[in-house]
Amino acid sequence: MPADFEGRIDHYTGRVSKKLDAVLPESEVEPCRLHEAMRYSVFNGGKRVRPLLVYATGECLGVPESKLDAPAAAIELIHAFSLVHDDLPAMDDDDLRRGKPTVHRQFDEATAILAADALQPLAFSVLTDLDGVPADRNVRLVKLLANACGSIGMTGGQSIDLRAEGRVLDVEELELMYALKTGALLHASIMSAGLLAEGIPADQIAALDGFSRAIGVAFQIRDDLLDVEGHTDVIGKPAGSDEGLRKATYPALFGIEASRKRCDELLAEGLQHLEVLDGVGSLAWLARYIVERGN
Ligand code: GRG
Repeated sequence: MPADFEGRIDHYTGRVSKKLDAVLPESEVEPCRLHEAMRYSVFNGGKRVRPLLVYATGECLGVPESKLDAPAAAIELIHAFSLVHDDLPAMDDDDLRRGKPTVHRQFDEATAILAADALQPLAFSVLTDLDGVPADRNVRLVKLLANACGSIGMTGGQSIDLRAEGRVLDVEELELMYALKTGALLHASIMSAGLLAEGIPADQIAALDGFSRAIGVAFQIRDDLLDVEGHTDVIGKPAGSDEGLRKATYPALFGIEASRKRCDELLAEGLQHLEVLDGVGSLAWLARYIVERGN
């Protein structure tokens, strides 16, 4: 296995893709169009950042890879579900995702809604299929993910986002929206590996919690910057769409320089949290990737 995390990325994305392939019904299984749309949404070139965070946290805490495949796949299924909904005409009304037609454009709106509807329960089904995990801990894992994607997590953040279009938010309101809309699932990725680790001291769990909250907000600010500064062919979705929708974003409200500065501050804050842990090289690599990524 390569010594650096970058060299292990293909190994981990391969593992989670294999698990996703195993749990998603084949496109030839009826209802074929629904299964085809579900597979299209999951296998169309995502970076798999959330599964990578699960594996990187597992590396740090000594959790075997085999225990991490199910939470990594479950979280990626929820992520895929959220993107299908996010792109719908009732939400951001996007035609392009990852350089390809969005699910409702490739199929039709009703199929996209149903595909997303089916990805979510599949995620929870996968999460109950863990080998060698005591039932009480498994239940806590299910609850962690349920809260992360519900009204006190991702869905709540999306609701604030939609209501904020055309409005001026202060920095606290904006960062709360980011923490929920985007940060909650990144937080669940890291904390799910924490839940599967044996005997981790409370200060280390608190450090992972602080780290994940900092990089969760930084992830969304970087996403905003890419929407302003990136090119459609690189970011895989129409550049400048936030401005078109009059979205409340960090660059729109506070400017590009302040956005870059806040990303750097959050990176430094996140890395500082990791100081109480050993074996954090992979998490630190991912944190830097999140604030420097080009797509
Ligand atoms: C899913 C429970 C649930 C409800 C739907 C639509 C919605 C509520 C939430 C959307 C939240 C959302 C789309 C947040 C944006 C997060 C974000 C920056 C996504 C892009 O993530 P990447 O860059 O994507 O990891 P790839 O394409 O690499 O997978």
